[in-house]
Amino acid sequence: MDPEDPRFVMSFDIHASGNDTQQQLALAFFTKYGFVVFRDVFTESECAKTVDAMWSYAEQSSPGFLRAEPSTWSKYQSSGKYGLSLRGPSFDPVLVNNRQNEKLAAGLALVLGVPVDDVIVGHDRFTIYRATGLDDSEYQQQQVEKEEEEEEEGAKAEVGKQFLTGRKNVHLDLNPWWWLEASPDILTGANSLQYAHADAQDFIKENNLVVKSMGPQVQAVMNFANNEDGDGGTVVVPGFHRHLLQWCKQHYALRKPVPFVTFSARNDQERECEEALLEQSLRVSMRAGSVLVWTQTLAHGTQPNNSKSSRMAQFIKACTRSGAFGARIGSGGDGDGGSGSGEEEEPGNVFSAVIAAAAAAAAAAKAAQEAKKIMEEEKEKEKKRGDGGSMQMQQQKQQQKQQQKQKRQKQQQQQQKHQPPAPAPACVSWDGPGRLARRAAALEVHLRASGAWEGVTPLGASLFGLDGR
Ligand SMILES: O=C(O)CCC(=O)C(=O)O
Repeated sequence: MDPEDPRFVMSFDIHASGNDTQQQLALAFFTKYGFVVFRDVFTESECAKTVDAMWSYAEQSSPGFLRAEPSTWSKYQSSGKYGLSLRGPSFDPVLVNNRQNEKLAAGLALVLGVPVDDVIVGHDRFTIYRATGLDDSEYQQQQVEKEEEEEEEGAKAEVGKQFLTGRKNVHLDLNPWWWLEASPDILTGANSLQYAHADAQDFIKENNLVVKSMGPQVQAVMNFANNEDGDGGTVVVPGFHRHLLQWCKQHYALRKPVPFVTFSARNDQERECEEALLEQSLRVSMRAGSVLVWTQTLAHGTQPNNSKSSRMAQFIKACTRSGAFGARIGSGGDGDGGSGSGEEEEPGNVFSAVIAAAAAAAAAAKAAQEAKKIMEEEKEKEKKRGDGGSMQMQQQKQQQKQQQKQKRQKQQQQQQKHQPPAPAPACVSWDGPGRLARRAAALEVHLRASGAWEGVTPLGASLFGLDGR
């Protein structure tokens, strides 16, 4: 909690230059908890400009939507249920300018552990979590007819619920098993990004196509209106990143061939896992002008808006040029991958022991089922023969058989334990610089089209990878 204002979580000052105590404290906090909030990154006027740009986009893209009339807010054509502005990234000049903010760059460099000129930022979307808890009068116009139909008590209170901002959840925007293993599927996927599509979807896709050996990766939310607990917004599971390997081993059964982890409420195992994470989660409330940054290996998610204030926020991702776009994967930095976990490193396939244990457990379960089936069949035969005495003998025989089987299984498990780890995945020929060049060419087209190109500063050119290095 912030000692100066209990409505917000602890936050730190960041300076575009210098390496002062606040920055060291911020870094220590980030290393321990996996997230940190930098305050006063954006000025009041920058926040006001951004909020205006966001509402303007909503008004232009959603016929009938007016920022000043909450009764029209159900007309907001958001992409998906989390208030997201659009499918691809926004290249609105104001939002592009936010991505080249000096303090933001300094904060990202600090947590990535590299100089500012090694930071690359992503181009992403923004979100509006419309206030769901305004008084009836604020929604009245639109709701008149509905209220006439539904005169029962309580119906009015539900008005704002028509644009609920998605269920409370936690997730990971990478596949942690693949991330740890340097999955060739992810490397090939990243290599194949062309960034050429009209809706710039590859700028969104690249966010998930990451592995540990690409160096540290962080996600961030730039916040432009005071965001209190009830206004909805980011939740994080503090310290999760330090136990990622352990978590992956423990939840190996949840591994799926997709570049993210989400939990289905319909699957008992997944629901229980998400509930456990949600219990440990923290809602990150923050002042306007603040930026929340978290390591991509931190479980995080969102909480819906349940208040009279709207949430106005912009998402961004950052990584290192040397790590994610270098000539060789992992050639930049110390190969720590930014998880800051301090977890024990394992050679080869980090999950070979887990895979072997899972296979042994499956074999044991199968054998137990077979033994049970044999027992039942024998019992049935005995029943038919009506021979009570011999049934006892048969049961003894069966018990002996089962004991022998269990002994064999134990031996098998021991053998599997001592098997060498599976070989490391085949090497994918990595094209980091080529990808950065394609990305820069496509980005220039988008920035020129939106009118943001002229406003790109030398720092922006570096952060956006437009400087030809
Ligand atoms: O800030 C939020 O509401 C959630 C952000 C999030 O889940 C993400 O960026 O992946």
